[in-house]
Amino acid sequence: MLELYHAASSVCSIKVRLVLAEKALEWRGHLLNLSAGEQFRPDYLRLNPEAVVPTLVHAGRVILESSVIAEYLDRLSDTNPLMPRDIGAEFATRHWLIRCIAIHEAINSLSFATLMRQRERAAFSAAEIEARQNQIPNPQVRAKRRDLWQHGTGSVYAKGALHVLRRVFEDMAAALARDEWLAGPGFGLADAALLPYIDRLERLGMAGLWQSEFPAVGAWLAAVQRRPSYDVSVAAFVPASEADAVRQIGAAHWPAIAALWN
Ligand SMILES: N[C@@H](CCC(=O)N[C@@H](CS)C(=O)NCC(=O)O)C(=O)O
Repeated sequence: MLELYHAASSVCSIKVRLVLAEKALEWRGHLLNLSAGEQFRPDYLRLNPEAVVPTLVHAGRVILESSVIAEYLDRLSDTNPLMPRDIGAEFATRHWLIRCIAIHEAINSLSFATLMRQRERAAFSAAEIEARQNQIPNPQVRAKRRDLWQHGTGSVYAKGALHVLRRVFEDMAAALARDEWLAGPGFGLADAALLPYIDRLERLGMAGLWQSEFPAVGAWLAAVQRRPSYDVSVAAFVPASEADAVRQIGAAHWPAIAALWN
């Protein structure tokens, strides 16, 4: 049995749930509440020492990194192969999967500079925030989180995120001018891997980043959202009330993000 440790609205967890749905694989989930700090539980740290989700456990193996998990799942079943067979498309896919590390950092920065920061400020005292940040194992990740906490959209990490995203949108638009999907004529691992990040930006009310400059990105997003795998892996885990709350907080920060973008 595939055992997935994941979180409801975590982008990397969504990537894996989307691939599980596309591949029609059976799995058992262990939902972690990241806001409650469940990723720091000693039993979970034994599986994932950096205290992040997702983690896949299968056949005695512990597999980390959402893009690696996605590729592993694709190899488990012949149903709906997601890695293209054409060598050019395969290596374009591999490039997108590697880029997901930087894309994740960018989305994480924008989420923390806006949504998470506002929510944590409302829910915790400064001392509680400090204690939570001190639990993050990697000092570099901790320092980034502190900077975002202190400066919000004024953090250098927010600006860096937009730098990364502009390149991503340019390359997505170029790929989509050639083919229907990101790495060829069929929906594949590249599309599944990128979906959660672009979907998060839209949920944060930041679609203005691509609407006029890169409309192909919006059309691609809508096409992925129409697939049956989307509802079961994303919408089913995020209640409408939560989606509305996220959009409202994001919208309040949009002017600051738009000013950094232009
Ligand atoms: N590169 C990793 C990133 C994992 C990651 O940072 N996950 C986030 C959720 S999307 C997390 O668990 N954050 C923990 C926290 O916020 O404390 C992957 O793709 O699996």
